[in-house]
Amino acid sequence: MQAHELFRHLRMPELGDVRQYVRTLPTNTLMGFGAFAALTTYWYATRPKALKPPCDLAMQSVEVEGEEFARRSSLLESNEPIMYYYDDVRTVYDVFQRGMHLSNNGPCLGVRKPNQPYEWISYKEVAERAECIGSELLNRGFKPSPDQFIGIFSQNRPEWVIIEQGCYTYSIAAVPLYDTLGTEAITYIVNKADIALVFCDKPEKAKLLLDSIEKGEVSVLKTIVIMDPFDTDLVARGQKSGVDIITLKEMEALGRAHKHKPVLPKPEDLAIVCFTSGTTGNPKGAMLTHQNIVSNMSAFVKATESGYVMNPSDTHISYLPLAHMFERIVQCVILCHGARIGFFQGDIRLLMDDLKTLQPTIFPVVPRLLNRMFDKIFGQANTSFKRWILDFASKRKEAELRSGIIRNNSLWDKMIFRKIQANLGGKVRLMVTGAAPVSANVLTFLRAALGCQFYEGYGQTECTAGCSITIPGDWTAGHVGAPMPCNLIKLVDVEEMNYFAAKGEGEVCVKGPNVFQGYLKDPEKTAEVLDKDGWLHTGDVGKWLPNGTLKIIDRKKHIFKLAQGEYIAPEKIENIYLRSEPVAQVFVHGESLQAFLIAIVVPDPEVLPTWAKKKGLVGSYEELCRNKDLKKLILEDMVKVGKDFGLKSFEQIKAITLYPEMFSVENGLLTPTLKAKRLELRKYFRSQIEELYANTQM
Ligand SMILES: *[C@@H]1O[C@H](CO)[C@@H](O)[C@H](O)[C@H]1NC(C)=O
Ligand SMILES: *[C@@H]1O[C@H](CO)[C@@H](O)[C@H](O)[C@H]1NC(C)=O
Ligand SMILES: *[C@@H]1O[C@H](CO)[C@@H](O)[C@H](O)[C@H]1NC(C)=O
Ligand SMILES: CC(=O)N[C@H]1CO[C@H](CO)[C@@H](O)[C@@H]1O
Repeated sequence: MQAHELFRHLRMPELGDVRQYVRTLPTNTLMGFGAFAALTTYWYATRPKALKPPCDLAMQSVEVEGEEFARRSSLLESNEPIMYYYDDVRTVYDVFQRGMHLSNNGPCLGVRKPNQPYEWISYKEVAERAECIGSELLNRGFKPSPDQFIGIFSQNRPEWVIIEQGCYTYSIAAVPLYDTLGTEAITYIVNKADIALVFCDKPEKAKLLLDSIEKGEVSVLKTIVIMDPFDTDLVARGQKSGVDIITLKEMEALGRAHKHKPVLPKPEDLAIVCFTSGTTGNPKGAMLTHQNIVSNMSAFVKATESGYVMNPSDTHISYLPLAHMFERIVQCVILCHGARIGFFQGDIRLLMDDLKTLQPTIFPVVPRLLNRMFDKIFGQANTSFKRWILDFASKRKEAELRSGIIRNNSLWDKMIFRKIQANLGGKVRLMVTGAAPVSANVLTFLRAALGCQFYEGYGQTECTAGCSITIPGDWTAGHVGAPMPCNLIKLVDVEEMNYFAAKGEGEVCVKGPNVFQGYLKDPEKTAEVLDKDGWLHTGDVGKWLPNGTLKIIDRKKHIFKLAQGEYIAPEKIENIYLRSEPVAQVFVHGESLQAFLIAIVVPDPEVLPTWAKKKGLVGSYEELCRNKDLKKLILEDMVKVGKDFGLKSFEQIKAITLYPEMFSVENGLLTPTLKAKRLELRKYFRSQIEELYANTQM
């Protein structure tokens, strides 16, 4: 089960405590205005002071002279971006060493078996095992050099971190592989990066690699190291193709017997090559150095230092894929401060249980999860009175947020939000969301309800996960904060979409030590995004707000013209239609030869039956998806939502098809980062699209 499926399995608590509280009050008091006046008075009386912001919130970034409209963080004293935060931390190896000393060899990595408490490995043990693994790599002929790569093909677990540290200890670079890339892409990567050794968590993954080898698609791979137990058949199978298959335990034992002195990396050495698959073509390997990672991590620490400095008593829950930079940067921050990392059991359906057991203080999230939490909380407040009370309480806390106060001990927390907080373990102090845009009302509501410091970052792998982040004290939503202290951001004209830098709008471009070194062995693709002056062109369109924060307003790619000459940005439209209750996924399509848009809609299987029933329609999910009347009702609802959110009439869809199967990575319709593969979707639904155009009159 992948992290992105997470949102489908979370269950938020009932708001039963509201009801309980309400029951304890006499009805007349409760309904009377007096009670709420009293509560409001209590709230004022217990209102705490706001966090002092690290800079003037009305001026969070400043323009840099001589760089066309580029801006830098106000947290910096000069125009020089920061490269590192701690003097003695310049590489990811240093990150770990600092944590080891700071925690006084405290607990580092933790796992649990079903229904058991967490068990921890200490920092020293991690370092020791890392040295053994790294030493055995050298024994097997790897050179202490960042130009050769080993693969890590595993879900999040302690071995991931241990192997990674093992590589860094001897200046070797790692390439994460992950399931959702698909077999073809994995084969491509192994060949492209010349990977001679891959660490796999499970024998199934080794089998997948062996398949490619036996088909003659891969010849570079010579060793597979597996973490879980496996049977000897596999070893025999490997032997036939000349592949050595061993357990991680053996590998460690061999390394322990012939240890090598560490050969430490330099900041400019490659640490990791992070393959991302675009919406078309082969995956691209973003080359990231130790300095890229350390500068990003340092900028995060710098940006949030006035709000919260981590320490060895902090605990992080690791469930977002380690193969992506977002989770890896969070882990760097954790390790650098001697805190600990508890891993989820590997099944996202058990995450709630893991949260309760681990009681993390640091909880990174992605918008899908937040949307799901939001919908569940409101879904359960299903009487108008419950909704009203929830709304009232969150409005009070949102007012606090606006004056910079974030807390979890107000009356509203005690009455209403405590159960929601307890569902995350009850100790969360810091949350970060990234990877995709989150809607402002969802973020604001959850900031209020969870009462912890909650930052939003924005960026992509090519700038090591982040290039902007919100700062402590600014708990307003609807922007992605100011440039990180490690990079400048400028906006560049996108004429065809009418965005001009002079008006404070344009394509977001990033420059700084966190910007990657290019794509591995792919100068052409590198040149598409990295210009000769070192600016990374992100393809996102941003706008500067008056207080120096950045708002992402559009996407440069994926726009097309309709027959009458209007520009259409389908992703923006899709994001709006997703607000329609019965809609789980939607693909909006238009053509320059057609005058209107159509859409393929996947109804939400959890919501559809109830929604349809309210309209007097019943049947199984599949039957409902074939129901013409229901289709009409859903279209009407989407158009209404579209109107509410300001879609122009030519941006509204005119016809839809209901499709009963989710777009997924497995069926090839989503990228591993869950973006729609628009070209694939168009091909896949060609017949439906043609039919819709043929049968719809304007
Ligand atoms: C409201 O939600 C509760 C549980 O959250 C459920 O038991 C009840 O049936 C719901 N009522 C309606 C009218 O949907
Ligand atoms: C409330 O916040 C404090 C400080 O951030 C934290 O220590 C505590 O665990 C939080 N409580 C809950 C229930 O989230
Ligand atoms: C920054 O500006 C935006 C847009 O004007 C506004 O919504 C937001 O509240 C402002 N933030 C702060 C902290 O004033
Ligand atoms: C400079 C910086 O902090 N950039 C990113 C680093 O990674 C985090 C994820 O932990 C992002 O949120 C930041 O935007």
